[in-house]
Amino acid sequence: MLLTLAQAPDAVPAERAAARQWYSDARFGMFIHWGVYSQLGQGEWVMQNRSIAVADYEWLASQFNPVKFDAKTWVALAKAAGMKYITITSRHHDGFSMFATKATRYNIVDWTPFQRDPLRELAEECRKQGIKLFFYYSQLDWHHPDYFPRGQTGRGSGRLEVGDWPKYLDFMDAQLTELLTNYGSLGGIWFDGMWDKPDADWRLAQTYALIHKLQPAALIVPNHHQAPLPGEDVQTFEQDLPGANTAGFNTKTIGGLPLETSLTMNDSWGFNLTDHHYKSTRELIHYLVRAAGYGANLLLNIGPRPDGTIPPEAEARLKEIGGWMATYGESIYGTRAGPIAPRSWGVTTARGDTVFVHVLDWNDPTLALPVLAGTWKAKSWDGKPLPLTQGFTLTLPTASDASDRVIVLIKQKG
Ligand code: FHN
Repeated sequence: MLLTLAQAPDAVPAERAAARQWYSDARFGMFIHWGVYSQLGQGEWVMQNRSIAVADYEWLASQFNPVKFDAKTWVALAKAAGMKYITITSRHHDGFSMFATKATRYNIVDWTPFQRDPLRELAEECRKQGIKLFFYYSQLDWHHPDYFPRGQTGRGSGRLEVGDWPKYLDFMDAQLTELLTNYGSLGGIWFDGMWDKPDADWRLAQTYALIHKLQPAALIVPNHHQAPLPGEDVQTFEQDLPGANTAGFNTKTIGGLPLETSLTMNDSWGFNLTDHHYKSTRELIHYLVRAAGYGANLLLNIGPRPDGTIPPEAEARLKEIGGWMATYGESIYGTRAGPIAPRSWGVTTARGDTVFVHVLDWNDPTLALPVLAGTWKAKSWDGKPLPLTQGFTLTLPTASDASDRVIVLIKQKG
């Protein structure tokens, strides 16, 4: 079964090709980082950053009781924001499983007073409300005794310097089998953490084949910060637009797969009590639009609180973005990167013979665009004709405080 996955992007089975297309059309998803770490309010890396020993972290896990968790509210918020899918941490680097699993007792049902499986509740609610569900799954594990030899992290947890690596890989495959069997049809699996041991044998071909055997339409989204590998379906970038590397660990190589960029709303993924450094709604809309201009989805993160509630700053921004998407969504959903490459003033998106010019940062009354072949007419979002010279200079509608002036260019037939 090894290495049967080296397929060209267009050579995947029909159901996966359709899933990729759905995915690219969706353009906007909700990322959720939520786990026992949320209790300490210092982000999802707290076990590593504070060198918390396994036994102490196990106690912390035994206290997790998010009594206010309500899947219906979370999914409804994603919908209100105009998001089409949710990607949630089923297991982060701390190794704690946020779902019912027989592969380890270290899971939310068996280890905590909560005893419920929030992922099952979320899966049911997503199905009801028409949202696709992806599971984030960490390959890196700071808790599991067989995650050995260790990688670049997880050295402060006091674990023994032994472990059986193939056994760890079997454990992951067993959990992935559960995730892909017990929660209905998934959007896919979002992997993270392989970068901790880039040179290890992760048995990727076997694991990817297992996933696609269990659910042929499930997409594999690997956050390994490398160019796409065989068997993968989406190339994801973290805190960067495709091809940029301000984060310092993203690859600049863009492959031929659907694209995604993940972004924090403040500076943290997991709940951080003191991080109120939230991006404004305008900044977030700009990021969403720019991502679409690069042909990429935006996976926008929230870090719910340990009781299961969502920080009000995040909720407010999501609702505001949803208001914007209700008006301008047509220029984002189902589009692809437009014919004019992203510029500092903004980006273009396109669907068929219609190009959407998103003017984000530009104060002049006119905007010179590269000439597009054919004859084009321009109109404002509310349908008023706008002057467009043959040299492709566009007269813009009066600048307002709108986050994005969307101009519609329509190619004339004949
Ligand atoms: O280490 C993680 C981090 O905690 C978070 O989950 C992000 C999300 O993209 N990814 C990792 C770093 O690459």
